[in-house]
Amino acid sequence: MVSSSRPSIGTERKVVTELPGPKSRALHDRRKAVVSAGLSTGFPVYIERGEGAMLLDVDGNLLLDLGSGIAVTSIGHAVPEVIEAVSQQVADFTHTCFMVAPYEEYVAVCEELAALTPGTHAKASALFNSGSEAVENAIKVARLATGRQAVVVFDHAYHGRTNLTMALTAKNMPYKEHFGPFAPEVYRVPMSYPFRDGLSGPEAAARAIAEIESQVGAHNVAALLIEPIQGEGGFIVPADGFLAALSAWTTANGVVFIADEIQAGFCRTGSWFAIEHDGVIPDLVTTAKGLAGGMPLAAVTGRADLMNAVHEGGLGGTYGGNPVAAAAALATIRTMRDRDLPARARAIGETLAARLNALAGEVSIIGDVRGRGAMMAIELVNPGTTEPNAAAAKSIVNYCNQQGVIALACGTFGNVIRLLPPLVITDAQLEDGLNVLADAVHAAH
Ligand code: PLZ
Repeated sequence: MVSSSRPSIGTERKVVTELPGPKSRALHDRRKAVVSAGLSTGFPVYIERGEGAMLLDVDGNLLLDLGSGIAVTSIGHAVPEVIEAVSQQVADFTHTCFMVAPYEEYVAVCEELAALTPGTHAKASALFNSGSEAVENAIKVARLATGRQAVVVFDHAYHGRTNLTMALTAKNMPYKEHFGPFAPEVYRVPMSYPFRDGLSGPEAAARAIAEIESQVGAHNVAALLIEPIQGEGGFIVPADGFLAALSAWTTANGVVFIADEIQAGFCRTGSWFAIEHDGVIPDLVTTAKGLAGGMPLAAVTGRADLMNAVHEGGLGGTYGGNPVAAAAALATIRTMRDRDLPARARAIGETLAARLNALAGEVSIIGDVRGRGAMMAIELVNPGTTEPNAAAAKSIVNYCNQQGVIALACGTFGNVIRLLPPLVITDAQLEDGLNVLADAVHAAH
């Protein structure tokens, strides 16, 4: 087995060349000749191996990963349980298409999803390849089940890059610019953004609901789609009571409440799903990213009456629920359970909150510290104002990168630094990463 025969890459950050190093730069030149310029890479260090929270690049630099490939490798890189499950499945068979010749792994993943997602009601799932595809399918189910067309989404939302999910996504650059026309019957209403609107959860919900009722009409709405904590939009945690009030309104009006847990789900925020913090039981949940330890897998899970309203053959896809990805998901979920990664995410969250709040007390460019568990962020502002400071975010990310720390920015205004460490990061690695981040923030100040 590959995992046991090789020496560890190490656990401590080590920068041995300038970054990116010469081999990465050569690969980047090769790439420019053949890879579309439409794909951007903020920090083009090319990776050779990973282990836990570390990534080894082609020049021998050992980088600390505080992004987990955008919240995907929550259980870390090169996890023995996943290596073993995937290797075994590759040896057994890699593909049949679930619609042609089914297999147990698909069913077992759906059993796990039924057990883990909020609520004890009867549930059914369908598996897909990407988050965008899961969101598209959740909307298909909601429209069919309700016989209605309108979909309500929120300011700052991110739901994907396919045609429908571009329409559902708020931010124009870079996601939507010149890629229209977009899918119709999508309506955007204000999000609860405590740092910027100062509203309580119920107040912000009343504002959103008033807009829906006056501009769309409750009886036309098939689905209300929301990230319980917004990811790309800036790690925006809605005020307490916002999600619960929206959920109550959807229930009263026959609207399908869809929680997009693609970024926040699977232990990231200290519980299996972020919406559990709000006590809301969604009708449908979309998952991907953390679900399968780096293999492409996504799901729609929810009320069996909705999921089973679809006519036979109405859902599917060649690769959805691919056996290798499904085997990886089963190993990933087992690992999360065995290592109690929700508890680890809560502990990481306590460390992050303490350090980031202390840092915010030292510099005037941090306007807000927010998030839950291992999904925390700082929002950067011009000192003494709430004006977004994207330049500071950029310089902080660059500083971290130069020190061999992978950190990611996000936000509608590009002024948020988000931390998404693998949940298996050690205390020493986390401390090291936070020290670099603190230096970067002071340097930007
Ligand atoms: N819903 C909440 O966060 C993906 C996007 C990266 P896919 N977020 C990372 C990029 O720039 O493309 C995401 C998400 C939420 C849906 C998606 C879409 O998931 O697997 O990227 O399609």
